[in-house]
Amino acid sequence: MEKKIVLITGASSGIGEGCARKFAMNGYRLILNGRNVEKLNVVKKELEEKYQADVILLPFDVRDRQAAQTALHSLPAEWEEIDVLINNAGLVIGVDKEHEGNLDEWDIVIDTNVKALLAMTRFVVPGMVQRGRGQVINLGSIAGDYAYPGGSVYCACKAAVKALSDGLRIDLVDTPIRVTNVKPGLVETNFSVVRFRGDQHTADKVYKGIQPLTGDDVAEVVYFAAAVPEHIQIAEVLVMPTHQATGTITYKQP
Ligand code: 8X3
Repeated sequence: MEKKIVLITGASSGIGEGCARKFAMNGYRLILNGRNVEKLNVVKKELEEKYQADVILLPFDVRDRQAAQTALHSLPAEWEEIDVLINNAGLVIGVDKEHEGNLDEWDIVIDTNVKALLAMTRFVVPGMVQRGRGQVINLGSIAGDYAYPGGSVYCACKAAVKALSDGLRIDLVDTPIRVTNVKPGLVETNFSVVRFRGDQHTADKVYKGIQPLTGDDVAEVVYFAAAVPEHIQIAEVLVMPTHQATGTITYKQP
């Protein structure tokens, strides 16, 4: 059987990188998107060497709709039939209160987490419908379930990811296409470093006293959703460290 193709946005680090590794070790062909070509090349090299994976890079900023469309159109014919789209690219900048934050930064946050995810879905899913097979896996967040202090815009974005996932699932109910929303809690990636505008020390404190998830841990869940038989649709998964109960309640060893 022809090897399946997965397209992962934000694949140069964190959960996206974990997904790339997990799908590579399970024989998928990979289309890896990200902005940092150097980092993407490191991931590509590892996957080729360790798993003899077929990998192509599709570097563009997901916020740039035109670039996304051009890149997707540039895919060689044998890479066009994407089986799994993993909308992973996401970020947050700052922990400002809603009435005090920087609107330009929030444009970046909303454009990346919501509008880019929607655009990628809009570009890739019609082909899946035409072929009668495929799956969209969106990376939501526990942040989408309840708002928390300093998280207003990010939480709103992840609530939007849930609504977009649910809406897409409804719109595709008469097709074989599956839609999954994976909602992680605390995951140690460079997410918090970006949140704290490059302050590694403050970012490290988020995970102090608790064993957070890794990008590879979340990738296990993402892959599970893709690997179950076709008649099973893992619609939504909330996954967090054992010592986390909600977006704000964790147990941290002193
Ligand atoms: C990121 C997880 O806990 O920072 O989506 O909201 S959290």
